[in-house]
This record gives sequence, structure tokens and C-alpha cells, in this order.
Amino acid sequence: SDSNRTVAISKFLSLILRHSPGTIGLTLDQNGWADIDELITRAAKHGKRITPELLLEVVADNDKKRFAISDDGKRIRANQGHSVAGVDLALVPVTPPPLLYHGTASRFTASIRDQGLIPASRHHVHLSADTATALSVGQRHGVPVVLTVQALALHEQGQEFYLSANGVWLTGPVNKRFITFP
Ligand code: HQG
Repeated sequence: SDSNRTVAISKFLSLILRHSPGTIGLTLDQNGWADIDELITRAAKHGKRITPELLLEVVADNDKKRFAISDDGKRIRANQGHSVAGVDLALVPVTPPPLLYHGTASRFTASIRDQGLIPASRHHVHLSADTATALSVGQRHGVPVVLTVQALALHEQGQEFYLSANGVWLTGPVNKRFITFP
């Protein structure tokens, strides 16, 4: 179906624009942008046929607004989730609310109690503004657990926070002293 097709393209774009542009020989600029025409041409050479119209439809209809188009309409980037080296979205640091939430799986909580939250392969630890969103993030990994992060207190200790264009909070490692477990 169309929706299966747009989900498949969204997953492909997430792979290319967050983790592995080299898979199709693409290079992202320092802020994570890819030229749309080049992406489409290179994807086609790797057996992924995406029309410009379909790409814009995927961006507009994406459930989590994962992608952004540049003001000139020529470039695309992922709004968050990156692991690729050499990319910095150049987001402006912002003061977080007192509490933010992190959805994880129950099998990770012992390790998080021990080490705090670490970005793993991604550039940032991802936090949610509300518990319902955090719950759905946690569900991706297993039996969900929602942790509460004392974000403002951590910020007041000098740690930067960023808000992605699609409403995901991004920060560095979260020390366990700032985490409340359920
Ligand atoms: C866990 C989705 C053991 C962490 C979501 C998470 C998000 C630890 C996993 C975005 C740990 C990493 C990112 C520690 C953290 N010991 N495990 N010390 N510290 N972890 O997928 O936050 O649908 O890289 O709890 O909506 O789950 O892709 O991060 O379970 O915004 O657009 O290590 O991905 O968006 O998993 O998700 P991930 P995440 P998309």
C-alpha cells in the first residue's frame, strides 16, 4: 500500500540521513543537510526509486516529523537521531522545563542506575516532554519504563539542552543523580 511505501521510504531516509549516507555514496554537510536531487539520483542507482513528489509527501506526512526541508527547498535533513560523525545540527541551546522524561526498556534500568543515561551510538541522549511520548519510545525496546530527568537542575549545573525541530529534547550524558526511577 501507499502507507507501507512511505514508511519504507521514511526508514530508508532515517538510515541515510542519520547514520549511513555513505551507503549510497552521499555526503551530508556539516549541519546534516543533503542535496535532494543528489539523494534521489544516488538512491535510484542503489535500487531505491523515490520521486521528488514522494519525498515531499513522506516529509509532510511523517508521523514524528522526522525530516526538515531547507528554506530554499533544495536540501533535506533529519531533525534528530544522528550517529554519523562530523554532523552538528547547530541547534541553539535552550533552557529545559524542570522535568523531562526518558522512555527505555526494563532490561536497561539496572545499567542506567549504575551509569546514568548515555547516548550509546547517537550524538545525544533523547528525552521527551511528556510521559506518553516517553512510553512509546520505551516500547520500541521492550517492556517500557519511563524515567524522570531533573532537566532544569542538570542545566543549572552547566549542561546544555537542545530542542529539535520535531520536539525531541537532546542533551549529553545524564548523571544518575538527576534521574528518578519509578
Ligand atoms: C538505553 C526514536 C543501558 C536507552 C525515539 C535506550 C527517540 C542505556 C537505548 C529516538 C543506558 C538507546 C532515540 C545505559 C541509555 N545502560 N542502556 N547506561 N543509557 N540506554 O534508540 O532514546 O522513531 O539509540 O534508554 O522517538 O530509545 O527513530 O535511543 O533504550 O527520539 O524517529 O539505550 O529514536 O525516534 O536506544 O530513541 P536509541 P532512544 P525515531
